[in-house]
Amino acid sequence: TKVLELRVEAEAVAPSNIAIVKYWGKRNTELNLPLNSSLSVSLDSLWVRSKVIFDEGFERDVVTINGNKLSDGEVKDYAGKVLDIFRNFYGRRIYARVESSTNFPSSAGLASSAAGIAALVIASNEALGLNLSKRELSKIARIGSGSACRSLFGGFVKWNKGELENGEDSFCEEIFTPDHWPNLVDVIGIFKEERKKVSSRSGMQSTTLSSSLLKCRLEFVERTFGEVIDSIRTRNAKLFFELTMRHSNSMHAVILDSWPPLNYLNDRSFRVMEWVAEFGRAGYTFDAGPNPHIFTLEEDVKEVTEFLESEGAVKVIISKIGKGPYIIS
Ligand code: 2P0
Repeated sequence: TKVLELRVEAEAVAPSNIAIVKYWGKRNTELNLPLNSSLSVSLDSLWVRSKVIFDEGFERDVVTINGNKLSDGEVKDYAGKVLDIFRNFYGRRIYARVESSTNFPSSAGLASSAAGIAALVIASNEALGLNLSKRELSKIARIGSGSACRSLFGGFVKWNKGELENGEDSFCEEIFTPDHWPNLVDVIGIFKEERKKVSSRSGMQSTTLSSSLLKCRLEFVERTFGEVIDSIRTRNAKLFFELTMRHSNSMHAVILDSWPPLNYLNDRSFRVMEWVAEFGRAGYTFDAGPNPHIFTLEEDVKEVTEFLESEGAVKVIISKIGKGPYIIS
């Protein structure tokens, strides 16, 4: 007689996040242990929904994003790392099918891996009935993809770099709630561009190996981290915008200092940087991609939006600070 095979499933939603203090460089590539602590906000307009099905009858992990199947290599490097950890908890080899969907077009050049991994971690914990804490879950998400650990929370999130070699103290926490700064807005310009050629993962490895400015950047992050937190605590917009821009510049400076040549900014990025700095009531930040995120206060959203449109943005997404992930019952 055939023994019944276990099959459990759950579905969760998690927000994308954008870093103010950026993560760039690892001290351990296996566990995604960062060289510096980082700070992000969770975005309420950009989210990913992940459904996971664990079934003892499956023979390998299969992951689709917006209906497109990932290659085995892509699965192994991201979701597979997370699924391996849950398999260990479960104590048996049990494979999964993961279906993720984004509420924004995947062609928009907006990273979805952080939110997708975060949603997968929340869903897996639920499906297997493990009841792990958010802190523990953020460590699991971190192993899938560094920035994913920040999408385990809403509001303003700090990822503590930690000191330990095993990563047990490298986790995230919400430092201010989603409603802490209600009139703060992220205005995201979407530009038509081919996908970035160098992934963040390999770009940050290259910077770690070759940039001699990286040491100065790490000192800068260390020195100004408290100031960034204070600017948020006191809702000091002018200071927050300034520090947001300086932290973006600092990351892109060490990227430009990397060898072989590496750069994620283009002519338009520099025009955006100039306009925003001149405007005086907003702050830009750029990830390893073409889309500027411009933080501003509600009353200035219209002017910022019009500027992005005048620069040829095909779409402008306006996002407030959002809540953390949740289970869909
Ligand atoms: C960040 N980025 O703090 C920085 C700023 C992009 C620029 O974290 O190798 O996908 O999976 O840990 O998290 C993007 O890199 O890299 C990123 P892995 P990840 O958001």
